[in-house]
Amino acid sequence: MDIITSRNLNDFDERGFFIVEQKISSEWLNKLAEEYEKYSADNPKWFQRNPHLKSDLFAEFVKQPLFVEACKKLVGPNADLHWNLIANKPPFQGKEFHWHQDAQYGLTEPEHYITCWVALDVVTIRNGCLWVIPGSHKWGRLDHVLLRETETFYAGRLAHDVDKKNQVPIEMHAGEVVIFHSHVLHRSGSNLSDKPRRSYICAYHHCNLIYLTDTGMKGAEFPILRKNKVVGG
Ligand SMILES: O=C(O)CCC(=O)C(=O)O
Repeated sequence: MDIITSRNLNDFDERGFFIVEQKISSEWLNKLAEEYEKYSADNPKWFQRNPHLKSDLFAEFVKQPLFVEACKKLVGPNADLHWNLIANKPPFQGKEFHWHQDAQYGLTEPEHYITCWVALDVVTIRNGCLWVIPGSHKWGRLDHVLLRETETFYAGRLAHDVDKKNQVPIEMHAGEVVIFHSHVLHRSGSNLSDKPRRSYICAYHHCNLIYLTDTGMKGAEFPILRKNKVVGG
């Protein structure tokens, strides 16, 4: 049975994102939580770029069937990991991310790729869920300004003149995955709860992507699919 349905693909075209019906299994969520504990024990704010380079388990995770099918249907028969990261918003401290398009973090040719955002915890408005603007992937690439960290925001890029009247929160159960286009405008709120809010975020592009600016990410060295077959699978 399809994990990514034709309805999902239609939503991706029209709205720029969709939530996958199948969830990451509780076995995987438990394994990820254990691995996360190992690395974050000394650093409760642990925010990790390229976790696949740290641990075989994370490297295996980014080849989950759900991501592979998303690559086949939205990227093409030859796909690489673009980047991946674990974003933790610690209890009462997790800050906001500005409105941005992922494609603005490291310019590439072509610009389009997909981001798979996995809720490792229950994610709500109160603990800092994502907010997205449906259809904003059709607005093309927008100018962004790079801003420093403040009391309430993490350092990051902010898109100019965002018309946010149609913004919607993406509240999710643990294990749910939202997949979005790299031009979709999104942000996330602060964590006002007493529990961490963790997400695992992995992005994929077709192979032969050209990096126009340094992304600081090593995902391109990590092939996922060649001729529709999982590399090393
Ligand atoms: O996990 C989050 O809160 C948001 C992260 C985000 O917006 C991103 O990685 O592009």
